[in-house]
Amino acid sequence: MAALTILILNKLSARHREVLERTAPDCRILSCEWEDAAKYLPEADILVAWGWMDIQPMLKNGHQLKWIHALSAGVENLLAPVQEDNSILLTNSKGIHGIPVSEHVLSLMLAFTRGLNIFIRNQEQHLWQRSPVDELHDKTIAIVGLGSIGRELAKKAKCFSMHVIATKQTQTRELFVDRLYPPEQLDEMLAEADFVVASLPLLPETNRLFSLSRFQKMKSSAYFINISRGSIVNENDLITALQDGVIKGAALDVFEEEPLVETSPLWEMSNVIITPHLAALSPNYMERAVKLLGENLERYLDGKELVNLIDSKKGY
Ligand code: OXD
Repeated sequence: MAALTILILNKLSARHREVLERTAPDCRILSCEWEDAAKYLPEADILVAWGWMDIQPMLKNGHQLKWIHALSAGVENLLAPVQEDNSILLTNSKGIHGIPVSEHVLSLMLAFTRGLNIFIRNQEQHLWQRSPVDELHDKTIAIVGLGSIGRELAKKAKCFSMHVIATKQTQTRELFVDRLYPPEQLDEMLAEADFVVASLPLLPETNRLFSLSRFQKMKSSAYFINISRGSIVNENDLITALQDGVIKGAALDVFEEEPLVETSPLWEMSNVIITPHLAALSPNYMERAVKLLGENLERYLDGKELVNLIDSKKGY
């Protein structure tokens, strides 16, 4: 078999290249920036990219791709080529996000209960002014779409003596979840929560899942946290819900349009915390991503079934 070419659309450190070269000594490993992808894509048998990279237009001039692996959990822009040619495999990096994303969500919940969204704004104005603070203890966190991120979050929430409820497609036994709901009972679950954390993939059925009528199902004292994809929320409805006191606040890492437009009213709201789509990032990200890629590469070369295979029809 001719040597396979693996094209990685990300900078690869010497240490990470070494891991892959050790795993696949007979393969040619190319790495380049997204801007140069078109140059190398026609030669690639295996493509390693990020879910946001729209590779479809570059595939028009022929390609020999057999497998696309996403360095991210999201695969939104990588689905089209696989749906068009179902001989191409698609995998993602599900499973490596639990630690940073759960720490991110905890920091946001603590920021709200301890009033940091207010006090940081006050500090900028040298303003010494108390406002009510609260505890996570005994509060209820609802995880919409329990997966590996949700499980890690549930475990940490339990350390704070929180009640943990979650929706999940299939009912399983979960060590750190007090009650699992099927997705059809989402509204029922929302009514119980003090914190609602959206942790779902973006699919036709989750697109704009959170509209004004959904926010109206939540307690007016509850917070909404989105670490999934911006388009699972109707952003205008969320703005209305925040302005009208339908919910108490929101922490958002993802937006319908990224970067968030400068004119968005969300920037000015003291009950909103904005982070620029980095909940999963940490200095350990590429270490974990390359380890997972290496394990899958070994499976591919051994003719074994890949882990984290995406069903292109379902989109996850
Ligand atoms: C991902 C993300 O998809 O961090 O991995 O958003």
